Amino acid sequence: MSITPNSPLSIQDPAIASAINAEAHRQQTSLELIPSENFVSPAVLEALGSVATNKYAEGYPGKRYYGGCENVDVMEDLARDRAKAIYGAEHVNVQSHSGAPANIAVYAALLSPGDTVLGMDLSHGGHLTHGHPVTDSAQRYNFLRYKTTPEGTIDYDALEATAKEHKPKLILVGYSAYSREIDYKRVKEIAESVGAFAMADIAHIAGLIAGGEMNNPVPFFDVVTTTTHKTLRGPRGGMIMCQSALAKQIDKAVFPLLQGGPHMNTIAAKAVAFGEAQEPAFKLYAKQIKANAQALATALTTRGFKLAFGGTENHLMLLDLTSKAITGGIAQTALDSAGITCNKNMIPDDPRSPMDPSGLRLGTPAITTRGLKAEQMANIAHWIDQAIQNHANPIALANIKAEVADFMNPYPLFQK
Ligand code: DSN
Repeated sequence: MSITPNSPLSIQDPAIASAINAEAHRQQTSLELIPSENFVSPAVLEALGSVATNKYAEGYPGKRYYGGCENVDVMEDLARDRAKAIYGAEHVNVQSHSGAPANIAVYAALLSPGDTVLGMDLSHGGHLTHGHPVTDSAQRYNFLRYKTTPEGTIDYDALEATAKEHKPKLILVGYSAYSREIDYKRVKEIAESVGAFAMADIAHIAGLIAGGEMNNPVPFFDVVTTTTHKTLRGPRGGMIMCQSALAKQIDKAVFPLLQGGPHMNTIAAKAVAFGEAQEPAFKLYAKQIKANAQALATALTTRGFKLAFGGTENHLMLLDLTSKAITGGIAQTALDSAGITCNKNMIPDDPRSPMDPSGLRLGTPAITTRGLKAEQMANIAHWIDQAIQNHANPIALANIKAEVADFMNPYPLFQK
C-alpha cells in the first residue's frame, strides 16, 4: 500500500504504531501502581490529538502575538475558568509545560538570585525541583531543608525555627513521596511571621483536593503549582494558581521569560479534564483513591511491610524495605517482571543511593481509574509480597504476571 498524507499511523509509520500498541497492551495487562501516573479519558485524548496542536498563540487570551487565535482563546479561557472554580483560585496560568517548569517559573517570578528558600529534604518526600543540588535552581537560590519527625509527620517546629533563623523569601510545601495531610494554615502563619511567600506544589494530590478529599491551600497561599496528569487525570502538563496581586509577575515569568508558544492542544485537554473534575463522579473517584490506598496499606502491613511516615492519608505509600532484606531497585525489577509497575524511592535519611534506595513508592490513582475497589487490594498486596519473596525466581514472577493480566482483563483502560 502506498503512503498518502492521510495514511493511518500503522501504514505510514508501523514502527511507532507497533510501539504504541505494545504500550497500550502493557498498560492494559499490568497493575499500574506508580502514584504519579493515571489513565486519561477518551475525551482528553481526543483534545490532545486535535488540530489545536497546529496553532501558535504566544501571549494570553485577548492579547496574542498571532492572528487566528479566536478559537484557542476559548480553550484557554475555559481551562482557566474551570480551574479557578475547582480550587477557588484568583488567578490561573495554564501554559506551563509541566510541573518542573511551573516551579521554575514561580522561582523566577518571586525570587532574586541568592534568595533563601525553605523546602522539604528530598529523602523525606520532597521533589528534585524543590532545590536538589543537581538542579539549576539550586545554583541560583539558597535552599534550606526541613524534614519529617521520627513519627513521620512534617516537623513543623523545626520548619518554624529554621524560618525564624534564616528568614527565607519563600517557604515551600507539597511533596512527591510524603503520604500524610499538610497543615497549610500553620505553614502560612509561619511564612507571614517571617515575611516569606507561601508556596505549595500540589502536583501529586491535585485530584484529591479537587474531589474535596484533602486540604486546599489555593484560597490563602500566595502561589500553588501543580501538574495536571497525576490524580487530576488530565494531559501531561503544568499549571500555576496565585493571588491576583502576583498574576502579572507569574504570567510574565511563564511567557515570555521562560517559554514560547503555549501547547494549545494540551491546554484544550486540560480544560476537558477540569470539566471532568467538576463532575460529581470525580468526588467518588477521589474518595475511592484514598479508600484503596488505605486498604492496600493495611494489607501490606498485615504481610509485615513497614510504611514510612506511619501510614497514608492520601493516594500513596512508601514501603521501607530495610526489614525485608531487599533493595528498592531489586524489588522494582522483580515487580516489573510480575506485571506490577511501581518505582524505587528513597526513605527518610536513606543510607543507600537514589539509583538503588531502600524504599518502594506505590499509589492507587491509576488502578482506581481502572475500576478496582478496596476489597481487591488484598490480592495486590499478596502479589507484591510473593514477587518480592521470589525476586530471584523468573518462573514464579512470570506466573504472577499471567495472574495479574487475567485479573486486569475485565477492567478496560477507558471506562465506559
Ligand atoms: N516524576 C514525578 C513523580 O513521579 O512523582 C514527580 O515529578
